[in-house]
Amino acid sequence: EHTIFLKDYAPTPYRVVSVDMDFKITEAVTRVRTQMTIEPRAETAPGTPLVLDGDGLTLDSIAIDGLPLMLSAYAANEAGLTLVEPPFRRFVLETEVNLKPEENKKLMGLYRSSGTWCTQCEPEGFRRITYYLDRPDILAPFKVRITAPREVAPVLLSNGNLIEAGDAGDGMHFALWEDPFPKPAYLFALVAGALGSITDTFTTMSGRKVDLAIYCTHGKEPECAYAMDSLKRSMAWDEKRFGREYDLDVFNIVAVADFNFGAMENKGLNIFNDKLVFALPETASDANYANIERVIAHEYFHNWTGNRITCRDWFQLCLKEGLTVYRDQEFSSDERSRPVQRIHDVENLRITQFPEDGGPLAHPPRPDRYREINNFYTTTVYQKGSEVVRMLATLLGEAGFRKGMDLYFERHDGEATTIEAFLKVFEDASGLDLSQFARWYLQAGTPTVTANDSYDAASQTYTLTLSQTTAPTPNQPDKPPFVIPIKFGLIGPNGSPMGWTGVSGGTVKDDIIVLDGDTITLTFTGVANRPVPSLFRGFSAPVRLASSLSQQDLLFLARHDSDPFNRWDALQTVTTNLMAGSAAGKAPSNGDIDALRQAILDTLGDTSLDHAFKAQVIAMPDEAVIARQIGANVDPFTVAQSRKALIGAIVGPAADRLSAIYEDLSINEPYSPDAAQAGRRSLRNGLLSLLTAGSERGAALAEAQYYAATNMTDRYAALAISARNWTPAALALLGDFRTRFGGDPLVFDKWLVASSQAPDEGVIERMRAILAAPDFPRTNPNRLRSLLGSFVMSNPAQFARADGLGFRFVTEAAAEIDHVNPQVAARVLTGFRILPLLEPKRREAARAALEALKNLQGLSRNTGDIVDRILAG
Ligand code: HT7
Ligand code: ZN
Repeated sequence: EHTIFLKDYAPTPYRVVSVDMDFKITEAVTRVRTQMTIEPRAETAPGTPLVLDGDGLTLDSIAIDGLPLMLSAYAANEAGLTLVEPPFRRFVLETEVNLKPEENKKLMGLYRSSGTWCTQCEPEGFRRITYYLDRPDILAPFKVRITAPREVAPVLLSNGNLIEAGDAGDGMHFALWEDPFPKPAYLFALVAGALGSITDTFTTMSGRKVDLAIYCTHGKEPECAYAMDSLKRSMAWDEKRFGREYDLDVFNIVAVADFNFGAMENKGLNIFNDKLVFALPETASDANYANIERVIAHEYFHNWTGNRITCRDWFQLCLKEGLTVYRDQEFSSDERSRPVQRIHDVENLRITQFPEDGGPLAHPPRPDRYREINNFYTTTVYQKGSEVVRMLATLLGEAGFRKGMDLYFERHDGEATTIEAFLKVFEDASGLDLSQFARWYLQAGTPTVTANDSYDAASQTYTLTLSQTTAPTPNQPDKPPFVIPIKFGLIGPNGSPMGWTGVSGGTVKDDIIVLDGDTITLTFTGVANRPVPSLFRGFSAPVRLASSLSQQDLLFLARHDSDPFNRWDALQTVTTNLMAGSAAGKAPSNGDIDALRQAILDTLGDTSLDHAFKAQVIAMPDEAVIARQIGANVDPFTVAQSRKALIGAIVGPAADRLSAIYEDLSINEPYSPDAAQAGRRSLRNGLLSLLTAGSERGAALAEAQYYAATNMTDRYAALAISARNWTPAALALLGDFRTRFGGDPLVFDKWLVASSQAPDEGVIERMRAILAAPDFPRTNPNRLRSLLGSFVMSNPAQFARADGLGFRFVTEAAAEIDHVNPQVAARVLTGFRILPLLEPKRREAARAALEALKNLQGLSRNTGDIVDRILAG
């Protein structure tokens, strides 16, 4: 099938000068009249056809400068509109189409969610609304007139500022919106519906007052308060940290129930998946609150990194996404705890991005080809893209990075640009040559850095050898070396930092080693004692570290490193190694387990550390991380068993102590989502998780906590822990939860997630029954992802069952979803990326399920692309 290549990029022969749209919305149909002023570019030859994109459209009328076109002057079909020989001057093209939003279940273009008309245009949804040059390098100012029945749609919104509104007769009314900022069509948005709202204002740093509103279904207004608070804090933060001020008179957010993604940064009119807006203590967890804050910030930050400066083409997606994730991570770090945020982000990277980068779906943050762009909204583009920006910030230092960002905003405001242009501003701001650094954007794969060291007491010389290798990935057999910034320190025997008098053999600036070749050997002189090296502090590069450090040295780091990230990471490494070893048949010694337990208990007892950090320290490595550490021939069932057995061995003799800490951590104050209280809860629930997985007493504690809970964080934690450990009460708790919150769809999602993670043999049968229930909302992405997405990603033992039942369950469900919403089907199927890691029997079972899916008729391009790439990998 057709592959699009970056090397084929060429500007369009025509450009769009401005766009005027007129939407007439009725219950049955929406008529869209588009007038666009178009002109040929200077280099365009007369007679060059104009080819507009379309998707599923039927042209009802067409005119140029007011005159209807003859049939021979154009060709229109579902997939586009071609003007054979457009005027060789500026002209106005007017087209008219009729849409049926009610029937649009792909949720791209104009569709209806719970009665509200809304749009999603990124990346290629605008062509489902009107014929257009639907690509991000076509920027134009838009004027949008919406007419709709007042009763069903009292609220009419589009991008920009409202310039007129009024009655349109016959029970209809209208609104006219104008967005003065030229924008690509993917940022277009329209909303029409009967919505409630909360409002507020924000005064920008130059003193302009901005009206803020969050729209939602009536009755949900009180649940939007945290989102509004997050928005105002985001606006203030972007001014303070990056000098970026908001630019329109209004900023609107709309929460909708049916949405393919988390949220969308449409200019002045963000549209959100309602799960990322609504929050009350009884129905939302601390994690939900943190996510709302993060995504509200992310979409707001796009106003500068994405909207004012956008992408030239979709290959450059991480230009806006990687950078904006970096910005939202920095925001969360400033608003909450920086070390805890970093640990959280790195854990996420290791659990989701590393497997992607090491499997059949691996691609560079800036890919060079795609069949279906929707399949490239990936953790590599987003999370690894952010890590690449973070490395730039590390290499340039805070001031240098800010200088580069200022130059980026100054030089490229109003443009659709590229990764090359982005790197150039940092070169110009710093004088550094970033041509080798650019490989991070162009090459896929997670490098492995190997560290070996030795110490010579006689000469007081410490030698550190660092090497990098990166395994081949699809279409990229060879990997020239990356530029890897290694933030580091040497720690002396008494636990304090150790200095050196000289260093040779490589580039070391302050506390950063730059590894830019295959291998370097650094020689540090004047080192008084054998040090323990602390490498990749703060996770300074997205690599895997294969270090020769013993368990003893790692436990030393866990105790003494001044870098909190590495303290955490050292313990995770010890635990992961023991679990991976045990899954491979190498039982850990009692001494190893005792030492690990003691390190955990000591961390818990350290009064200088906060609860949120301790919660991360006691969290056991995810099964996906252990599987990666094993590397090949993985049996996820054995991994799960080894993990549980080791938790049992750690917890066993410490159960009394851990229970006592658990009891001490209970909270009597009213619920607040703030970081301190949330940290306390997360530590308490982390202890509950350990006790339930690793001791007899945990199950009863979890059951008691479930019933006693006064907020969703504690209740859901108890439910999820019970389900994941399949305690005797698990089924009853799931039943209670289902009836207790039956009417709330977002809480229903939590029930679906918890249900899908049960490790027992009956889980697939229960999921089949859930899906088959006549009232299961099978067109809603949140429901489908909660059940299937979390099964595939977080229940590897049952998904990758040796009998293939888990694989077949997922491919059969995906086949059905594919007819309705290909984006959701394709995303669920990415869970099969673990295939090459599995032992042969499971691998074959996965292949067979995918082959059967591939052979079905009428599969979407989205699903076909994912299946083909996994099978080829
Ligand atoms: N930029 C937005 C991406 C997005 C999206 C992509 C594909 C299909 C539907 C979508 N909805 C939103 C979200 C973001 O990264 O901010
Ligand atoms: Zn984004």
